[in-house]
Amino acid sequence: MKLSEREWLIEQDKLEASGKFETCFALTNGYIGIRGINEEVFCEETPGTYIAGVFDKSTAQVTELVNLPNPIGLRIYINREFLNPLKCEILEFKRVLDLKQGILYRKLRLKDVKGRITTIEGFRFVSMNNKNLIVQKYDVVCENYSAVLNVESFIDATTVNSKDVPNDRVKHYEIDKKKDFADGIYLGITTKDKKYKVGIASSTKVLLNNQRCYFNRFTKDLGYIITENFEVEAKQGERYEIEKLTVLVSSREKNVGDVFETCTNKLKEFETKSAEKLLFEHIEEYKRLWDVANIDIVGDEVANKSVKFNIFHLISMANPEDEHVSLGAKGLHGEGYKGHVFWDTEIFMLPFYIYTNPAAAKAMLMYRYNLLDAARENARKNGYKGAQFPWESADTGEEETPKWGYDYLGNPVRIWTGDIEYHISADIAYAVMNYVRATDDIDFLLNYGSEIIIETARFWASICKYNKEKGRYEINDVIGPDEFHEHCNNNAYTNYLAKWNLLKASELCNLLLEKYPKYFEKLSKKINLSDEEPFVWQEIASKIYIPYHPDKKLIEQFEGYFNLKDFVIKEYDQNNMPVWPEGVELDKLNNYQLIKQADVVMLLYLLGEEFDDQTKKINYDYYEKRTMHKSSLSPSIYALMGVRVGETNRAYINFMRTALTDLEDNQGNTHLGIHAASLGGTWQALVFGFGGISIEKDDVLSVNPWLPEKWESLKFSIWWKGNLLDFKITKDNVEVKKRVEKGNVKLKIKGQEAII
Ligand code: IFM
Repeated sequence: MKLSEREWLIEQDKLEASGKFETCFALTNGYIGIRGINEEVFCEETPGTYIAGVFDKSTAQVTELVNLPNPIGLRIYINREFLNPLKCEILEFKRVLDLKQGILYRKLRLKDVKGRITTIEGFRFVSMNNKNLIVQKYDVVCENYSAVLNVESFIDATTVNSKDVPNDRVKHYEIDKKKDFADGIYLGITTKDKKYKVGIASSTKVLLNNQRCYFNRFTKDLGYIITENFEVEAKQGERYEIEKLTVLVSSREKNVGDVFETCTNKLKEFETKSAEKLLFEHIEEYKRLWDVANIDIVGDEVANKSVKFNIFHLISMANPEDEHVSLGAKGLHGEGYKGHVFWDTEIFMLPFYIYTNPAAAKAMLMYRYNLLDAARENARKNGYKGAQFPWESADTGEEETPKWGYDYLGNPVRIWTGDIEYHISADIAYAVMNYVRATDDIDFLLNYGSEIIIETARFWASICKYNKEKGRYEINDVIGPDEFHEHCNNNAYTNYLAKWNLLKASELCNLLLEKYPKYFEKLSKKINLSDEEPFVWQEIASKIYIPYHPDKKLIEQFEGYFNLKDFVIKEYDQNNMPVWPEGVELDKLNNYQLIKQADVVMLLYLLGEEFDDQTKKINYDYYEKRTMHKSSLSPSIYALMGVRVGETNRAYINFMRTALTDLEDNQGNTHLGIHAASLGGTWQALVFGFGGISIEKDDVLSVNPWLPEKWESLKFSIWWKGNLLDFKITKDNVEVKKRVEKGNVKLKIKGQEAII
C-alpha cells in the first residue's frame, strides 16, 4: 500500500491518547463508524463503535446511539510480555489519515526496556463498498531479536456510553453470544430497550511469505472480552503479516435473519478475497466518490488540505442505500449530541450531497419522510396541526432533545430547544425544494416531498397567532438559530422561513392541481386537504410579522433584540475565534445582543433573493461584530455571506475557521465527534461563496466568484439537473465544462448569459 500525495495526508506524529485525533481519524462508511483509537486501546482513549440507526435508551437521559463493543483490538506480546507502546522508547511514530484512499496508516518503531526493537506498520479501513466490513493489516518485524510473538486480536464488550462522565455513563447492551467458530471469534449483543441485535465476527491470520505461520492458536472467553491468539516463532528480520477482517451486522437492517449466521457467512465470503483485493475495491469506491466531490484550491496548501479533510468525512458518512437513517450532528465519529439528527443535516450538509451525490441526498430526505407520521404526532401532542419535526431526532422521529444540560459555567440548565426551536420544520421543507430544484426529481416531489411541504405548512398555519391589535400574525416564545436567546417573540428567521413554507405549499398545490391532478387528488384525499387551506396559508404569509427597521435597513433578530445590552467583539484568540468581551456574564446571555451563531445572516443566505444587496451588507456588518461563533454552524455562513457582501477579509477568516474546526479543534470539543455541519458549511462556503454559484430566477446558474489573494485557482464539480459540470475558476476566468450531459444548462457567468 502506497500513501497518496502530501496534499491528501493528515498526520499525527506523537503517540498520545488524543480525543481530537480519535475523531479526526474516525473511519466510517455511513453504516459503521469507528473512532480513531489505537489498536492496543490505551485506557485514556475513548473507543467508539457505532452502527447508523442502532439507538437505545435504557437508563440514559434520552435515546442515544449505542457505543457497541470495540472490534478492532490488536496487541503484540514478545515472549508473553505485552509490547506496550506507552512503555517503550518511541523510535518512530506516525499515524496518517489518507483522505484519498480512506485509510488510516500507522507506523511504530519501538524499543522496549530489554532493548528489543520492533516495527509495526500497516493500516486499517472501513470498507466503502462492503458496508459490513472492517479490514486491518499490519506487518511486524523483530529488528534485532528472535522470540515467540503472541498476536492477540480481541473484541471488547466493556464499552459504555459517556465513559468519562459518571452521571451519564450507560451500558446499553447485554452480551448474548460468544463463540470460537474455528475460523474466528464472534460476539453478539442485544441492546437493552430496543432489543437490536448486533453481531461482530472477526478472523485473524498471521502470515509469513503468504503462508499461515503460527504454531498455536487459542481463544479466550474473558467475560466481556473475547480473544483470538496466535503464537509465532518469530525470526529476526522476517516480515510477519497480520490480517484481521471484522464483520458487523445488526438486526436493524431488513432481511438479516439470524445475526450470527449472517455475520459469519459474510465474513467467510470476504475471506475468499485477499486483503489487497478488498483494499483495491475500497479505494476504487473512494475514487468514484472523489471524482465528483473533490475540490482543488491551488495556491493555499492549508486551505486545500483542510477542505479535502472536510469533504472526506462528508463522502464517508453517507449511505444512499438506507432511507431509515440520517446524519447525526457529530457523524458516526463520537457520542456528542447522542447521535441525534438536527437541522444541521438539511441546511448544512445536504447541499453537499444534493450537488455531488443526489442519491445520498434523497435517502436523507426519505429518512424525514419515513418519520412524517411521528412528526404529525409531535404536532398533535403539542396542540398544533400538520407535521412538527423534532429538534433532535433519532430512530422513531419523536422529540429526543434532553430537557437538562449545563451552561458555560457548568450550572445545570433547562434546555428549551426541544420545546420551542421550531424552525427545523421549515428547514426540512426548504431542503426538499432545494433538492428538487437541483435534481428535477419530480417523482420524489410528487410521492414524498409535497406531503412534507404541505404538512409543515399546516404546522405553521396552526402555530401562527393573529394579533388583532396589531393586525399581524406572530410566532411567539421561540428559539431561533441563535440559541443564546430563548423565549423570543417573532424571530425574523423563524417567521420568514414559516412564511416561505406557507407560500411554497400554496404554490405547490397550484402546480400539482394544474400539472399532476391525479397525484394531487390522491394526496388531498390521503391528508384530508381542503380547498380553502392554501388560501389560508397565503393570508397568514401575507401578514406574518418580520421585525425590521426600514430607516436603518436592519432586520431585528427578534422583537426587542435592539433594546438588549450591546457588546461588540474586539478580541480574538490564537485560533482567531472571538473572546468574550469584558463584563459579559456567561449565565445571562439572554440579556445581551451577543449571539451564538448566524441567525439574521442565515436568513439572508437562505432566502437571499428576498433582500437587496444593501440590506445584506448592513445586516452582515451589524451582526458579524456580535457573533461569538460558539456554534460550529456559524463561521461558514459568515464566510459565504462575507464574499457576497464584499467583506472578503472577514470571509476568508471565517472560511479558515470553519475549514479548520476539527483539525484545530477551535470549538474545543472535537473529541465528542466531528462537526458535521461545519464540514457541509465548508463546502457551501467554497461553492456558493468563493465559487460564486447561486441560482437565479428560472433556474439560471449564476457564477460570480471571488478568490482570496493567494488562491490561483479553485476547481469543483456539481450535478445540476442531471448534468455533471466541472468548474475551474481563476482570478480572471471562469471555465465550465459538461462532463455528463442531460440537457441544456442556463448559465450567467459574471452577468453574461450562456447556454451549454
Ligand atoms: O443544530 C445545532 C445548533 O444550531 C447549535 N447547537 C448545536 C446543534 C447541533 O450541532
